[in-house]
Amino acid sequence: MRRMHKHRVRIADNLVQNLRWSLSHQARTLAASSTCCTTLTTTLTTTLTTTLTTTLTTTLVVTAVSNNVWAAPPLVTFAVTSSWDTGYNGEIRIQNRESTPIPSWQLVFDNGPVISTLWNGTHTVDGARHTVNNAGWNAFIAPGATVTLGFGGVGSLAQNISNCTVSGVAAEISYGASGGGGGGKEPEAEAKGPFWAPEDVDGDRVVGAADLSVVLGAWGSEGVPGAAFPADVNRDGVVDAEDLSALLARWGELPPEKKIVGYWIEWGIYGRNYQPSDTPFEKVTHLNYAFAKINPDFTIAPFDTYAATDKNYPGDTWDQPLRGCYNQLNNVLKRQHPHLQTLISVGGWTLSGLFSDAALTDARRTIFADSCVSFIREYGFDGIDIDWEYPCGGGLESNVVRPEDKQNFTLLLAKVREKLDAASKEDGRPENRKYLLTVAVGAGLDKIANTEVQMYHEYLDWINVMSYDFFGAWDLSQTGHHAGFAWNPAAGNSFTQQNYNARTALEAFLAAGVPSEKIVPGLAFYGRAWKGVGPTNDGLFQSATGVAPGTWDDGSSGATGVDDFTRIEAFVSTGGYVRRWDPVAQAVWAYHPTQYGGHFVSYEDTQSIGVKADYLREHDLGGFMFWEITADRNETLLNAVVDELGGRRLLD
Ligand SMILES: [Ca+2]
Ligand SMILES: [Ca+2]
Repeated sequence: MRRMHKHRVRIADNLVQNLRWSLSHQARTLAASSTCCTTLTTTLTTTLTTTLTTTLTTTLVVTAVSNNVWAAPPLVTFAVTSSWDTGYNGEIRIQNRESTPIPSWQLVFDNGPVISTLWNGTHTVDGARHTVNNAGWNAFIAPGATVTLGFGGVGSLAQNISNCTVSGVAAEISYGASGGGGGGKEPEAEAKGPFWAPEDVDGDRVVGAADLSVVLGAWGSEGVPGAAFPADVNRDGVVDAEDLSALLARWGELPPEKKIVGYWIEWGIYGRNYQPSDTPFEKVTHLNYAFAKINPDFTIAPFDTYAATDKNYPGDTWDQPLRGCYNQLNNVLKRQHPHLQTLISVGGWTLSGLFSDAALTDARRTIFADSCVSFIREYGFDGIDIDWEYPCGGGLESNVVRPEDKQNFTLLLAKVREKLDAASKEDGRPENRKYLLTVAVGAGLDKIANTEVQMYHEYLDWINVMSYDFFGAWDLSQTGHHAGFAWNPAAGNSFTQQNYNARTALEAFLAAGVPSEKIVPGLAFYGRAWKGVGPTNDGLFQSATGVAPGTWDDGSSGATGVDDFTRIEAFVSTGGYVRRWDPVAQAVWAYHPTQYGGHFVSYEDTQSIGVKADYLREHDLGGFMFWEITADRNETLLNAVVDELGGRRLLD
């Protein structure tokens, strides 16, 4: 506490100095700009000084001195969100009912839930006493805001919680309704990602005098609540003491920025009913919209025009030029989430057939690259993600394939980069918002060898490494880890067994000289399953009789064996399945001895993400990509990613 108090006093000193500097700077700038501005300058300076002195003094005194005086005690709500025979998923909501922010929090209470896992914070238990500390990215609770923690509970939630405190202040306890109550999404203020610090107004990863100056300069101005208006830090439509107070609470350097790149699937709006507004924007930095197609004339175009540009969403009018998901994501929702950037992904597994043709000559590459520029300008994307699956083969049988794809892939990327850079300049995009160019590439060593990694990375902002689909039910001879981290020799010694894993792939990119921050490993938010798998070793490395049914199978897909993580999470917790961990491959699987004659499911969970996150930190990689956003409806995996990339472990 004493340390915190000292810290705050130091902030106050700095603030006053910064404020003086800022005011004199603004006054000088205004005075210099024009003689007509003299009156304005005087008025402004007077207004600013008066308003600020009063507000600042009040804010500072309240924040610095009365750090532990609460207008209303914090409210801590314990709720069951879903339950089954032996356990349940629960939520703990901490609401700040005071008029000043809580800069960081520690929740302590006695009795209550038996917690098996807890996310969005770190949990320890000593006898009956639970202690939960904030994650790095949710430390700050603005006045009136709520932080929500999720946990897995054993048995049922006992309503006998006592001695509950938040940062040492006695809290009021309440119990939420059981099962499905509430619903709806968390308000923005609840989950600030590690990457999105609205207090860093100018985006330089430091909350400091420059940001303060912007806030002060815009003091009292009003805008649309929620809109992109940097000085309005808490986005309530007015620049005032609350923004200043939020800024002061985050004063200093922010953790290094890591990317969280999510694939957003266009076809998700149908059976999955995943609409643009369902996206957890505050937990991703980039969305890759899957997919655009390549026309026979080598230009790119929307694939499903109904979904992309025609579908009506609430608020749309009949005569607006652009509707559909493009408009929702790139215009409506991105405006409310200014940190977010969107890329159009071109190709993918099903639409890569014409890449080889489009990349074949300089004339064709120019047509392709020019159309990329027109496309993102027309539809409001921030960049292009090339998903050529794959140069020199290995994709669909019907794809055109040439040996010179290897060199042409590099040349295609060089051309697109050249055109995007020129467009960034023409469109006046700031340095940190230049049009982006990325790729999604195969992680098998054979696929990597079919490209010129050591050359093509120069043209890219980063490389999404598809470190999944290593093994699947296309091979019934043996089950395996579809997103494993390392080779387990028990699987066998073949080239594929030894090399189809995340670590081998990432090492190959590092060895090729790719700067580490350009390497973005992919996470699988889905599993791959076999059926008819015998019980030896709970099905690991055993033979199978077929492909198990998957979450979204239909008449045309047949059995795919592909399950959303959300479904796996549900069946693993309902009994009958065992969850197993392979300590050598560092991969998770689930097995049921009688379901589908022996159901073996290879997947990704928070533990396997933790292993990959350790590697990411060790090698300072650029962040995580994941496929795909509709498959983790409870955001269990996404929360793990956010915590790994922005939480306390990054700061260790
Ligand atoms: Ca800044
Ligand atoms: Ca505000």
